Amino acid sequence: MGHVSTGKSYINEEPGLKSWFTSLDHKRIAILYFVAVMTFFLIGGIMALLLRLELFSPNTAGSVMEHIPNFLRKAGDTPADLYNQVMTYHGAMMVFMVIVPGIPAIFGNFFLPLQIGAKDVAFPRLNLLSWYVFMAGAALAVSTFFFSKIDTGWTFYTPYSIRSGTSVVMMVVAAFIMGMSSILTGLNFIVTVHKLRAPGMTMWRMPLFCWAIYSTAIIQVLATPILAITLLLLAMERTFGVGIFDPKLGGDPVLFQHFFWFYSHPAVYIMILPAMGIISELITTYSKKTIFGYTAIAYSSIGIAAVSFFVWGHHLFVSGQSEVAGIVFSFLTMLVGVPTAIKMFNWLATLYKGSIEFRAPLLYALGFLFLFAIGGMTGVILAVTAVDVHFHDTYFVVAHFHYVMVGGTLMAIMGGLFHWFPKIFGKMHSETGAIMSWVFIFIGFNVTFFPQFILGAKGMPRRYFDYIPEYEQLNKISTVGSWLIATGFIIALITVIKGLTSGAKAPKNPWGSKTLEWHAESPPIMHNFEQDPIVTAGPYEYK
Ligand code: HEM
Ligand SMILES: [Cu+2]
Repeated sequence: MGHVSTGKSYINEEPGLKSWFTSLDHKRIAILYFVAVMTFFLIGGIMALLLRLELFSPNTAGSVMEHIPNFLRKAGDTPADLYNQVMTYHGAMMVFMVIVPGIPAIFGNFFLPLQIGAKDVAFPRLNLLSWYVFMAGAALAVSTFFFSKIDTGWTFYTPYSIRSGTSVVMMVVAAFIMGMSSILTGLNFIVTVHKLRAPGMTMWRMPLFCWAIYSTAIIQVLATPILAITLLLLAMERTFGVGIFDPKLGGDPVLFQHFFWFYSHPAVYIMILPAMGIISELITTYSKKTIFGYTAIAYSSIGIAAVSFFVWGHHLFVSGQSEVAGIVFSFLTMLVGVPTAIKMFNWLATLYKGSIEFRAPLLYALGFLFLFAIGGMTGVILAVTAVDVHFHDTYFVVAHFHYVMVGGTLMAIMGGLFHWFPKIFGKMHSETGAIMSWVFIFIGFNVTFFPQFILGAKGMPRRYFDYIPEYEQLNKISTVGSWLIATGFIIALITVIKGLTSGAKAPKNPWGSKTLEWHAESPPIMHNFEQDPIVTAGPYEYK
């Protein structure tokens, strides 16, 4: 505690911007991802606010989309076209450019090597290449905006994606390229875990964050190639008319749904498993207790990764699937609830009788527990085929996945950011600012998305830019909620900037955490540790 560093950290070891874009250091590459992902989150967030603004009132009162300046729209686009485009960009950016890369490429890159006592990841050059590949894909995705945009929804369903007059091929190739980056990062992390652990750091001494990143990496490597093939086939169908998805050419549009969800359902675990890893770290740190059921939580990460490959059919309950297939996929989907519940109960057991410190990271962790529980349980509701017949493609589904993606993953990202801020930047942020951001985001989130469960139960379909007057009141509440969320993120941004510019110098281990990164300087030196760690105990009791 309170050890003074020599001042040469990974941040100021090599001067100049160029040194960042050519750095092979995992911490610097993590920062490159941090800046990129946060920029895309900002754009995706502004689009979300625009969608909610449009949904503030039915179009009898006129459409917000009509106010989008001409230079931002294609000639002849109606408000409905613009809504479809903004919705698609929001969904595709949030999934492929924010949440999928988010925790693995930022916090995984920064802390996996530190937590296992390594100097870096296994393939530093490949790590830097992964960032450039990601940026190339992201640039192509953004550039569709200057061509004919994209309006298919983030799921690119056929046959509409074959017929749509927008830049479908450019966008699916962009997603294909970003998928490549995800595969390379996953590969790097799997080899890092198997080959670079410090002496004595056995697999069963690794922090649970490492287990979560490791399980996620397995899904990244095994599932993402399926998305790659599917998107290439769609590009070929549009370009050459090969007749695989196009019913006019004897193709099967539902086959595309199978292929797409065979990746995209495991992909939702690429998006939530790393978040669960962060939650394990936050709960053990701020309850001052060793995590309850370490082995069970580690196994449940692998268990979730495995079962996640067998449930994709729950997206096709109303796509003409056979009853038997429906029953099987319904059962398997509920099965995922078992390893997930193991985590939830073990986190609660860890908190029980802990010496709880109500710091911002813990509040974000508690927010995760509450919101993810709602997200998870509404997932079980949707897994019941009979119920899904009613709820499919309604706002109940929109609320469900936002409770998981925002209520879960985004809460964990914010908790991880304020937990690791002193270690990453060597500065202390304002706790008040961090807590205020949580208050607005947590309340705003429930005000935005809880009414959507009711709207969905009342039958409001998703992906519509207009609605009947009956839905107006709840939509108004939901839109006001989105302004509260935005306020919370603005407070968080101000807190981060103030911390970076005028925060107090951070000690080595401000929160009394037990994992190895807190044995390194704040911020760490270029190769992480003055002396290579030798581990003689653990997990969470490293000497
Ligand atoms: C932070 C605040 C957010 C707000 C207010 C928000 C709001 C919205 C709205 C209004 C829609 C359109 C619903 C429709 O017309 O069917 C939407 C769709 C969607 N959102 Fe969000 N969103 C937020 C964050 C996120 C995040 C973090 C993700 C991450 C995965 C995400 C993923 C999606 C997806 C995948 C869709 C579906 C798009 C489609 O139908 O093609 N959203 N969101
Ligand atoms: Cu699914």
